[in-house]
Amino acid sequence: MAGPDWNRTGWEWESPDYEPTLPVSEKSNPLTRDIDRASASSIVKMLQACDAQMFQEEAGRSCQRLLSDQVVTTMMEVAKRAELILKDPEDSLVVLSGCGTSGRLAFLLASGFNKELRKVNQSPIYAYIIAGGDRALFSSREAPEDDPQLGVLSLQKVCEGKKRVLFVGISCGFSAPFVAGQLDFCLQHPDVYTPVLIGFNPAHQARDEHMPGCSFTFYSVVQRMQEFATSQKAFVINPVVGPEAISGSSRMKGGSATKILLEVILSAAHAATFSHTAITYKGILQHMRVYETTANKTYAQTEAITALVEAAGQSLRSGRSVCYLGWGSLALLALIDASECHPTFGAAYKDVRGFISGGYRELNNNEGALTLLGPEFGISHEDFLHSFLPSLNEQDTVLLIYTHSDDVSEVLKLARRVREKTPNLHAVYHQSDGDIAASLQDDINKLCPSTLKITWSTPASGCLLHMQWELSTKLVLNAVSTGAYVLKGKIYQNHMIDMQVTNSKLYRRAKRLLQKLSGCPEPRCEEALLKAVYQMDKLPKDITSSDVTTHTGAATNRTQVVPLALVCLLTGCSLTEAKSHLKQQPIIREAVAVIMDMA
Ligand code: F1P
Repeated sequence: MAGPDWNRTGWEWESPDYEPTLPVSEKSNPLTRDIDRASASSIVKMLQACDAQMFQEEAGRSCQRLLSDQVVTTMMEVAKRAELILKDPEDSLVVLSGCGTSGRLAFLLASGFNKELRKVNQSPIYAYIIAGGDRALFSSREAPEDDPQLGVLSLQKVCEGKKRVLFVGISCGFSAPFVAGQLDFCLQHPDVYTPVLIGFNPAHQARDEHMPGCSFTFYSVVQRMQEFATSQKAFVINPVVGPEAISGSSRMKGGSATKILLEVILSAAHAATFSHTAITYKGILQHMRVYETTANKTYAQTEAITALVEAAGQSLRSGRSVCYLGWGSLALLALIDASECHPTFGAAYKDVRGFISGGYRELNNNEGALTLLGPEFGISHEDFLHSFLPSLNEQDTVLLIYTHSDDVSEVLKLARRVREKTPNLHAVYHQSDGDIAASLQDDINKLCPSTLKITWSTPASGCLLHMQWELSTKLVLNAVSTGAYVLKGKIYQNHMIDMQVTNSKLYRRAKRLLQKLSGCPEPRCEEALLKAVYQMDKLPKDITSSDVTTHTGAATNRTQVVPLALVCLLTGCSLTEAKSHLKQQPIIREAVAVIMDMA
């Protein structure tokens, strides 16, 4: 058999020589090397090409992919385990758990499948866990991700009194200690727990770094999971989907692939339990192919997506906001997309905001309304009307996100209110053949300079249609927010520079980035990073001898840590001088480019 052709465009990352020390989830994608200098339409095309990598088939001796035989087979096995629980739910639970985006998707999926159960008069059996609790659903809280004990405690709490638990731990980068702790606990209690691990790196690339007070690493847990998997006491699903468009931004393909895998598995289990449709290899594969079509159909709207990226980019460049006003689970995807902008791009919470019709009532999350935690937790349309609408102007971009099955007259009502303040109003709208609320939609179209409308053919199950809408919306919103921040100049090449350094994974990523961009040795980069974290030009010994957890704790609420460190490294200037440099040139890409030229 001929070996893989590494030189094919976009495939170099599969070569063993391409960024060999990095796992796939952290590598930089050759397709987006110049995304920071691209136009809105090129950005969208690059994102399309990156997303298409999710569905590429295994080539030669490369790693397993989404549609690989081994992946599909393991999905069938996990679906059968879920079916057993659905058929005999007494004292049983399916738990979905993760950190950041992975935890948010755990919430979305657990809520969605519990709703499906309610429709057939069954009690809910899905529970979700997100590191940092419900406030992490809508704000960035990376520190708890480093805590394996916390992971175990939250798992024990959710599973109290249960006799059989199918536990799904999600960590796109095979890296979160919170999830490793939970998997380790499951492996120690096989009488109750069957652990499933989902992530997007080959097993040997799992993170092998000890957390303080912890005897195992993610890597060692994956090894044990693989041993247990030989007797089906554990399952590992780890197709690679290619490096992210923005290096390490696992909210994008990692999140989409998580959603695809779990929806296919759990839908198959539901169909087997409630409609007597056997779980088959062919059925699983067909469902996966539906998502490929969904992505293609979405990106066929390149022009409309480009218009949204341009509008959103313009708003962010003028220091104004992008606001998502959504209905149903599409609104939850909008809330998720908005909440990810802070850790990914160093955004202020007001930059990109999401609002959901019905607020916390619609979400039905574990901890109920979080409104009292602060203004960023006001997520209902009423919150939008009270706190956002009064100051809205034509430089803000507003997106209406809905489907024909939502209350379109409500959409029109809100559109009219927004239109009184700004003409910069756009619609992202899904409909299926034959279900067109034509006159209301015409009225909405008249209020919007651009409408992204996708018409889907009605599949056998309404649930499948909904999942297609959701993935499609996720791809569009990820493109809008990522594209807008690229246009704002927050990305250098394809790296997030103005990132948060609030857990050990992000700390290591920041150090690596500084090394790559400055060419300085690791100890100097770490020193510069710490100076920026602690805002000191000279570091006392008690700081340099502290551990990473102390540093990441100190980095909470700090801004521009990595850009400051980079300016200091490249110019040898003080922190105060670096700050003033960044003040004069707030576009990080330009600031870095100027200094790189000077260096
Ligand atoms: C979890 C995660 C990401 C987030 C950021 C920090 O990653 O919270 O969702 O975007 O990178 O880590 P993982 O455990 O799913 O790899």
